[in-house]
Amino acid sequence: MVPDNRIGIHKRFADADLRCEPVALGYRLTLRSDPTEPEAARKGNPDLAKSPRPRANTPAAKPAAKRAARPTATASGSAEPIIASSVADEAAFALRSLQQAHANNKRYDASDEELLKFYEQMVLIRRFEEKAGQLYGLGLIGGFCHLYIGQEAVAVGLQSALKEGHDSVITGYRDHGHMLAYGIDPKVIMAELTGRGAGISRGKGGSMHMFSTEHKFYGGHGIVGAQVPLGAGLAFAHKYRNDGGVCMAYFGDGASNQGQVYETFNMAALWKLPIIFVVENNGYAMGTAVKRGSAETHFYRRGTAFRIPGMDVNGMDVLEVRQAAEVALEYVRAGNGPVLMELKTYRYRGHSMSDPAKYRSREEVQEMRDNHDPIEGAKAELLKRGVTEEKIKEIDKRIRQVVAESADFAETSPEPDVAELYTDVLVETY
Ligand SMILES: Cc1ncc(C[n+]2csc(CCOP(=O)(O)OP(=O)(O)O)c2C)c(N)n1
Ligand SMILES: [Mg+2]
Repeated sequence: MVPDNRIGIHKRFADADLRCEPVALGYRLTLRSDPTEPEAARKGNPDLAKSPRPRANTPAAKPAAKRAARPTATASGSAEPIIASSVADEAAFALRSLQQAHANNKRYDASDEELLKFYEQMVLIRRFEEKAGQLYGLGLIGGFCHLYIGQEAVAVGLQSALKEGHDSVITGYRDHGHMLAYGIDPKVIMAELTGRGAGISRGKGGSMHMFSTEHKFYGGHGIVGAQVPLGAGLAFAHKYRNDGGVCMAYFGDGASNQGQVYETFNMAALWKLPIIFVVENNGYAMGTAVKRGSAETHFYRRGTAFRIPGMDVNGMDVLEVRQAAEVALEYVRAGNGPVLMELKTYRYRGHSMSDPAKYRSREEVQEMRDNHDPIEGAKAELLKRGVTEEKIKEIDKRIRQVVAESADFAETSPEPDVAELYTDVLVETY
């Protein structure tokens, strides 16, 4: 069965004696009777080399395949195997093979130390965000505040695979967790939330506009989707400077429906930019559930039209996220251009602090907390490995202390100097 929107393509390829078979992420097209054909494409592509070989050919298909493989005269009179090259092109397209590589080996083989580190970072984000929620309630944080609770495994798993200070990161307004996962001091993040001069944007950016160019963390953006083309710019800079860096650009399921995202996909694929597009699919764009707002809810497929390989990843399992990051980074660092990862995750709290979240049931949230929580999952795995409860409690205690200190710092450090009103202001004449 071929879906309606592929019928035209299918007919063209069927006429040319190609086999069209469903695979995990769409359709694999191969010449019905030429077992050597995909081999050429496989040789040059390590991902494809790992993927399963096409089925053996049937004798009945042979005469037709001969016709298809026969060179065709072009308008200019030269003989070119047009169909065969388009098949090789199709085979070289690694959309399916990255997903295949991920499916073959889903979870990162972390040492106990690594898993403890992931656990610690996720607990830091959770406790930090809970504290930010409290400070907001007390009126110590103004403006908008979007918490990352529930999504911790995404930033921790992906960013643990990056080279800190070398690769760049850009995201939207739900940014505190990303900064913490990238090793930025919790004190300066919390001080930014409370609008203090010691904050990372000198207290003038707040929750949604935090930057640390030193860490190659480029925000913190309040305009939905705006960070996606900016991310391509960062990736372009990596390529232009030939510094080997990769940009990780995060955006939401809601942002995925914006036009600028697809313009960016096109340019990034065309120029083979070193960028990983990360869709954090947390099920909702403000109060709109994914199925109410998105015609294609499998976001990892949305790069297909631009030949960007996609990966479908469980964003509630830090080890799966980390392993998927390894696959994507290897592909991008090898100069193959972008990858689109969809991280299926969930936010436990409202869209922002002012959202009572009436568009979903308590049971739905509780089910995620009870059965898919990334921190509980990592903890269970640690205990299974024989790490003691005491060791885990020690981490929990240390993190509570770190977060308490950051809150004290954020409450007691001074507000920005009045002179700061005149800094970081762009004045231009046209
Ligand atoms: C260009 C633009 N349109 C609309 C908004 C209002 N807005 C803020 S967040 C949001 C939903 C985005 O949802 P999603 O991309 O899924 O990210 P999430 O909040 O779930 O992380 C909208 C519509 C905005 N900030 N910018
Ligand atoms: Mg969302």
